[in-house]
Amino acid sequence: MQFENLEEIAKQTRIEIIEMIKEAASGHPGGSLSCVEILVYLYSHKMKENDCFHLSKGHAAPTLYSMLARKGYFTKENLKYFRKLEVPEGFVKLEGHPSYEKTPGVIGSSGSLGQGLSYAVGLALANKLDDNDNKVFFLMGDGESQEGMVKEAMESAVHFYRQGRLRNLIGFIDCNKLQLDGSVKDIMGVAPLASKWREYGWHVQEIDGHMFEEIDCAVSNAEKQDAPAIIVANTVKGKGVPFMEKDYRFHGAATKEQCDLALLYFNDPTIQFIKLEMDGKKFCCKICDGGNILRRFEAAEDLEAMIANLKNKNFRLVNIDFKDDVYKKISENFKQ
Ligand SMILES: Cc1ncc(C[n+]2csc(CCOP(=O)(O)OP(=O)(O)O)c2C)c(N)n1
Ligand SMILES: [Mg+2]
Repeated sequence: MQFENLEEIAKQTRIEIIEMIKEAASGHPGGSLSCVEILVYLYSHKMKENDCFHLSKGHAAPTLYSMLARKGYFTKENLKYFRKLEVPEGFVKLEGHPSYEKTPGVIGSSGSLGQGLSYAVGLALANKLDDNDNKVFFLMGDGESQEGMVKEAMESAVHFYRQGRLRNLIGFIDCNKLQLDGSVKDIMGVAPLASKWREYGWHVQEIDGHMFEEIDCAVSNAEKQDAPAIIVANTVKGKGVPFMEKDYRFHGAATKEQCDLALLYFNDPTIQFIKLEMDGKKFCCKICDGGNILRRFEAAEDLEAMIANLKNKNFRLVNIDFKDDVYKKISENFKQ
């Protein structure tokens, strides 16, 4: 398979993201995990030395830091200082959102959503002034594209392109359908994204953002177009950790237990996660797998929990609620 080595890097990246968030006891797992393949493709396959990438959705900083460590801007060991206020001598700061001044390899600070496209347009204008052929890549979120400033930048990129003042601008939208506290559709719908960008004069493609072949094909295609190019990448928020996938509650948090469970899963993907269902009766729950009731037990009221079903049927309860007391409660109440 052509991109086998990238698959391996993507796996390692997901481990590093979860380790960083666990160590920091904070961070954004969902949107970091959804853009892994895009960043791995750019950093480990596509970008030449003077090409650059701007992460507009700055909360996905762990993914970027994993790429930058791999590129040698700082050591892998440095990743454990993600979000730490103090770092020992010899290590660089890795803030919760990328800082141009503090972290080598970061091309522009971000975190305040909506600004990255303008920044990327500026970088592309500068490249043209310098008369070089370097490429500017950027990534923004689907929720982020609600910001009004994005529309101005969409318009200006095309304007400058047509004036011959800008070229080689290729972006991705991490279209994972969720934002901070719910679905993009419910909060402020942006669909149909593709036709809106097309209307502004961009070259638009829609792909599966977790498939390296599709990313590669879309980028090669974008390079041949006579317009700035945007790739709408359909992705899954929390991709790679089954109980985080498509769950907005993992946008900006994961407990230590949840990170441990994710790492356990990375180590043994045969582990299954099974939804717990309330039985109707107070404090009574059932564990169901494909319609089969595997076990009934007493538990905290209104708990929402998943369990890891190890192959040998040793169940382990792990709550996906953010309250630690619930976690303790279900552990105590659970009867094998
Ligand atoms: C201007 C601004 N408003 C609000 C926020 C808070 N915020 C951080 S991430 C986020 C949701 C972003 O959703 P999306 O762009 O879809 O990112 P993803 O799903 O990839 O995490 C919000 C509202 C912010 N960082 N900047
Ligand atoms: Mg999103």
